[in-house]
Amino acid sequence: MRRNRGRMVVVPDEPLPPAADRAREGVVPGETLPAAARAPLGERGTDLDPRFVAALPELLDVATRLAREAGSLVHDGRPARVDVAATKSSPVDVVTAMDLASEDLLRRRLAELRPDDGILGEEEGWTRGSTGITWVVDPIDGTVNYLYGLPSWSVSVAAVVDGATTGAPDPATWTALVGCVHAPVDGRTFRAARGGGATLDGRPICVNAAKTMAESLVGTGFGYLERRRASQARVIAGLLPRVRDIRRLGSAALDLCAVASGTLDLYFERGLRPWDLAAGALVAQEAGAQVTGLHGRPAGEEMTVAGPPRTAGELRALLEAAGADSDA
Ligand code: LIP
Repeated sequence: MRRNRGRMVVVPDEPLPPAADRAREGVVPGETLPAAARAPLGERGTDLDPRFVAALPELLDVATRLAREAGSLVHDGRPARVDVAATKSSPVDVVTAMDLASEDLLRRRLAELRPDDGILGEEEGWTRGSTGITWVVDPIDGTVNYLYGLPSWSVSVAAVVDGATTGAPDPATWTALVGCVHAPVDGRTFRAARGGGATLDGRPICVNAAKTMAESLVGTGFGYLERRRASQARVIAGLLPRVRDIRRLGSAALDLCAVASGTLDLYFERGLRPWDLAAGALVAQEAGAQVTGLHGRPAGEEMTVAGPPRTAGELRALLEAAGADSDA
């Protein structure tokens, strides 16, 4: 950002100052950003080891390069007919050969570029590192869309630190450092570094100004198990008359980035795994969104809600009243 006749102007490809400055400059008109989004980089991760702060530019570069490399592999290598290689929690929770190939590529490249870091991936699980940094990767987020040839799928790569556990990093306690979500079909690349703002293809993005719930376009998603889907259908039935409309795009990472760039006003989903939300949640937060769970809990598998603070709060209240964080 530079001053031009006293007014802050956005300069593409230049990192944005912390969200607070954008807010003060009215980039997110009418909204007071959550405290977490106001602290400048140095202050924001006060408990963040300065080594991690210094590494942000390199980590962001690695996340971006690898998301694009894996994206090209999966997009250019897509067979005319994609077969299911395996299933997981249910017969419709599928894995394709390209999910496995993409994760292989990500792990191989991380072993070259960041050999001492840990990795948590959707297909091959957690590998411990020694640097305190763990890469959280979703080789294809939106696998069912990929299987059917629908465009809404992405590669999601994030780096996090989690001093609260000696096991795999947990969204409830981790601090995300960088995140990149790449959508190979249309080439879009969303990315963010902690305290550095969020961009889409190099241009700064921010959430929409809050609207009434009735004017809000809300994204969501459904699980792979019948019981979960039945309770999610009950929640949607109660919510639909109260919002502008619902969108089910099929990739949580892209849904969170849609909130960050204003193509959705709000998003919520129960059942997200760490790799589904790692990068997208940071992009959304750096764009001014509040990303949480319900009942004051952090975002995670129980529930993830994202949006401008005021309307995210209203949506949380509706979801809490509906018991949306249980399958009852
Ligand atoms: C998908 C998520 C999506 C959710 C699907 C699935 P995957 O991730 O991105 O939001 O609704 O059930 O979990 O399995 O394609 O990586």
